[in-house]
Amino acid sequence: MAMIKKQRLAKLKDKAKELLSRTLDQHINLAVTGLSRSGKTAFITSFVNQLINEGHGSQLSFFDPVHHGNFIAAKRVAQKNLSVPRFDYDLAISALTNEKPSWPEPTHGISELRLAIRYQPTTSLLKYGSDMATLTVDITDYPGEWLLDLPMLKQTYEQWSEQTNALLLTEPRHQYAKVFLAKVAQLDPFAPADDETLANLSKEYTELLHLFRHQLGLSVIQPGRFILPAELAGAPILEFFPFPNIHAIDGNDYQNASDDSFIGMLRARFIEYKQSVVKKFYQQHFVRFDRQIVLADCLTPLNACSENSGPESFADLQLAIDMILESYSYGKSGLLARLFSPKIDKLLFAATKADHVTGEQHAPMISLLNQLIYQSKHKLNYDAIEMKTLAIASVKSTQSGKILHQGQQVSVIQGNRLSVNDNRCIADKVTLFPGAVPDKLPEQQYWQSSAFNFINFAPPAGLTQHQALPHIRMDQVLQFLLADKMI
Ligand SMILES: Nc1nc2c(ncn2[C@@H]2O[C@H](COP(=O)(O)OP(=O)(O)OP(=O)(O)O)[C@@H](O)[C@H]2O)c(=O)[nH]1
Ligand SMILES: [Mg+2]
Repeated sequence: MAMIKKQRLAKLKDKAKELLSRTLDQHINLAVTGLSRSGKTAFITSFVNQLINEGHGSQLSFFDPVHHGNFIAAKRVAQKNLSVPRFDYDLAISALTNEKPSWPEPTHGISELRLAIRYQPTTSLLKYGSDMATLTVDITDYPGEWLLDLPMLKQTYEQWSEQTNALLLTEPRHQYAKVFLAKVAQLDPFAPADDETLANLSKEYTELLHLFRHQLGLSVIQPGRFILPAELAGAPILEFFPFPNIHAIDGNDYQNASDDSFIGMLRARFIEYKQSVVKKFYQQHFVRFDRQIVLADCLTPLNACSENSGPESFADLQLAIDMILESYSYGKSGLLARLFSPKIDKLLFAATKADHVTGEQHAPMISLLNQLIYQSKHKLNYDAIEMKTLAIASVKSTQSGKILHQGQQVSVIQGNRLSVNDNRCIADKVTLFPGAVPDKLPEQQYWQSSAFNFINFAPPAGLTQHQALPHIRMDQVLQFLLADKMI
C-alpha cells in the first residue's frame, strides 16, 4: 500500500515538474533584417550551426550557458507555420563545407527555421521544478530587397513618386533613367490607361532597378519586389512606376482622376501593392518578432576593389539604413508600432564580414556603423529596448597575422580568393593588408586616396558538415540575443 502511494506521489511530482517546465519554457521570435547581400543567410546558417554543433569545435566562450556548462544541446525541430517554406540549412551548410566551398545562393523568397535549445536552468524558478528546460527560437530569412518596401507604407503615391523622381534625376541614376523619364513624360495622365503601355514602362522601370542594384551597387531600390518578385512574377500588381512631375498636376484633378486613367491606375496599383504585398508581408512575419538583429555590410561600399563601391554607393547605403530605421523607430509613434505593435526588447546592430579586415579595424568598423545608424538611433526608444553594436563574421574566412614589410610589422589577412564566375573557392591564397576602415563617415578626400582594398574571400576550405564554423563574435551575438532567456 505504502509502495503504491509512493509511486503515485512520484508520478504526481513528475507531472508537476513537467507542467512547470512547460509553462516556463521560453520562446524567441528572432528577426534577421538587413539589405540584400548584407549576410543574412550566412548569418542564420552560422547561428544554427554554432548551436547544433556545440562541443564539436565550437568557440562560444562568451556565451554564458556554454561557458557555465548549462547548455545541453540544440536541434532543429518542425516549424509552427506550415505554409512557409523551411530554411534550407542543409543546402547552405553543404555549400559551405563542399570540397570547393561556396557561399549560399542569394535568397529569392521567405523561409523559416525553428530551433529547440535544451539547457539546465540555474537561477530561475525552473531549477526547483526541472532538470531541463527548452528555449525555442524561430528565425525567418527573406530577400533583403523586400525590407526597403517598408517606408513606402507611410507614403501616398504622390509622395513616393516625388521622392523616387528626385532620385532618378540625380547621378548616378539619372544618366540611365533619362530615356524612361522622357517616355513617361509623354503620357497624358488623364487619358484612359492601356495595359500594354503600363506593362512596357513597368518593365523598363524594373530593368533600371536591376541595373541600379547590380551594376551600380545602390541600395535604395523601390519597390523591392520588382527585382525579386517570387510568386508575384508577371502579376499586374507589379506593374506601376513613379510619375515624374506629379506636383505639376493640379491637386483636385489628381484626386478626381478616375481609376481607368493612367494616373488613376498607377495610384490604384501602388495602393494595392502596399496593402496586399507589403503590409501583408509585415503583418504575417514582423508582428511576431520580439528580438531583432540588423546586419549591415559597411565594407563593400568602401572597397576600392569592388565595382559596387564609391561615395554614391556609400551614401545610398546610408540613406537605405536611415529609411529602414526611421520606420522602425521603436518609440510609440513609430510606423511599425502603430501598424503592428511589435514587442521588441533587444536590438543588435552587427557590422558583418569583419574577417575582411584585421582585428584592430573592428573598433573603427563599429564606430562607422554607429555613425550610420546614429541619425535614426536617437529616434529609437532607449528606455524600452536594450541595444548593442558588434563587428562580426558569421563564417570567418581569413586568418590574420603580421608580416615584416620594409622593416615594419604590418597586420595582414590571408584567405582564398573567390572565383567571380561561379562563386566558388579557387585555390589561390592571397595575403594582403586591406587598409584602414574610416571610423567616421568618409569625406571626399577618402575616396580619392582609395585607402581600402580587399577581395571577396571564399569560405574556408576543409570544413565538415558536423563541425562548428569558424566565426568572429557569434558567441557575443548568442549571448546578447539568447542568454537572458536561458537562466
Ligand atoms: N568573408 C565573409 N564573407 C561573407 C560573410 N557573410 C557573408 N559574406 C559574403 O556576403 C555574401 C552575401 O551573403 P548572404 O548571406 O547571401 O547575404 P543575404 O543578406 O542573405 O543576401 P540576400 O539573400 O541577397 O538578401 C556572401 O555570398 C559572401 O560573399 C562572412 O562572414 N565572411
Ligand atoms: Mg539571403
